Amino acid sequence: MNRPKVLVARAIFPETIARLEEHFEVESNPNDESWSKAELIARLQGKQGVFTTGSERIDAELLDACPLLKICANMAVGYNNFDVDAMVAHGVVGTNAPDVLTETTADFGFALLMATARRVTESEHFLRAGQWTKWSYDMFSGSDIHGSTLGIIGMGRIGQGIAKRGAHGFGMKVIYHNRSRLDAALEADCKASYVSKEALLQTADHVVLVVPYSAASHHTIGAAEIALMKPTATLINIARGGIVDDAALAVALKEKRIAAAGLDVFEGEPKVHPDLLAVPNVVLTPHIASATVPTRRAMADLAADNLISFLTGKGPKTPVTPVLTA
Ligand code: 8YV
Repeated sequence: MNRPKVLVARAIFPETIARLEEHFEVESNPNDESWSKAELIARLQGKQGVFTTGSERIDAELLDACPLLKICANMAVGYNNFDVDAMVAHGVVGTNAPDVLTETTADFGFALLMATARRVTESEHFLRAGQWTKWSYDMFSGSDIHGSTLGIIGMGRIGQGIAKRGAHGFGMKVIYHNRSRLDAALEADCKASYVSKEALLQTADHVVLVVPYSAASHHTIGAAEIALMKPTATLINIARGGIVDDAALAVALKEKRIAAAGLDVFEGEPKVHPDLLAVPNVVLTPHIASATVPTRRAMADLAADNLISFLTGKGPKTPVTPVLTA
């Protein structure tokens, strides 16, 4: 019997490839070459499944050109690289990798918040540059985490994880804004109060963004929203590039309209707005919020599980499109 053919679009753990090879004919990308869209389409010919990361755009043009494709399994919880409507129209299943990265990503949100508020990277650069010649009373003074007000925009699983860390671990007052309000039990668990976006921006000492990207959430934070924030506030983006207007943020940081920002995601990444690279009061990391070895393995396993389950007739495990069978 002919085994289904799948393409793994990016380099991944050899064990993941080996697992897929137990079920499929696999073409992989061990050297992590950057394939153009035309090359991706060419390699997808004859394939029923593709293992993607957040970097590969799956849209109508690609789907039109790949009529045998039945499933795209994303190794990411976010799936804004999928044109879900086009996938549904083409009868192609999309899956993501939820849950397995929640706590790891919440940890990183907190790490970025603490590094930003306490100016960790800025002071390290100063030290490495040999500029530390004497201690002074106000050297790299930042703002407190404990006892401060944490504002979370986007209260899904990761947002809730950050809320719990803040409320239970650091005695923070937690406020949140979300498309829909959490039920009372979840709010109590997170010790979080629902407020309007405006109230959150005006009140929070630290604003953390964890909303999924969509046309509706594009530039959730721009110049007008930053203008509502306290001049002492910090802004953390671990959601997606495009949630923040990076150019407006760079201006605000330069003019000290807010104290600092911590960014793990960028508009047009891996490019970073040059004005952000030029300001000192921002901590910049290359989209690593889910990057621990066990979590990246679990994400890869879940994407592989989705391909195996679906293409062996058992249905997708974590679909983001309506469920179809292989
Ligand atoms: C991924 C992420 O590492 O899961 C997500 O949505 O942003 C990250 O955890 C990235 O998208 C690569 O797939």
